Amino acid sequence: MPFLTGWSASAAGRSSRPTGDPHAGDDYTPDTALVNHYDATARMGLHQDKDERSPAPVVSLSIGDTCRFRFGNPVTRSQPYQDLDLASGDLFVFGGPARLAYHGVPKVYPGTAPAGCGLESGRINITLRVTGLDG
Ligand SMILES: O=C(O)CCC(=O)C(=O)O
Repeated sequence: MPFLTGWSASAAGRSSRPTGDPHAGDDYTPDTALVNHYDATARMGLHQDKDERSPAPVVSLSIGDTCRFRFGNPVTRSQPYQDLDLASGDLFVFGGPARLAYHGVPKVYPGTAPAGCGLESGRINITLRVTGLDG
């Protein structure tokens, strides 16, 4: 799957480097990309990404409208969680103790997609994952 062997895998690997370790993430090899499209009213409820057998980080790329992103804890859907805005071009990485944190998208801000991002409206999110599965 060329998409996952070119810039996306390389960028995902670089983004998963913890501060101070220039080689962390060098061998990050996502084998799956999940693409979600959000229109102006779309939401995604709090959930954990538990289908993968690998503990490797999930790398999430946002394109288009900004969204409110809720990032919680690995134990419960309720607090504590943090709300932050993800804008077009943002990469969000969750790995290590946060790999199974509940997360979701409670809101999209229509009309915030920057010119030239390739989307006139709505939001696309691409999450890169290492499934740990054969074939
Ligand atoms: O759209 C997002 O930023 C989150 C996507 C997500 O949670 C998922 O694909 O599991």
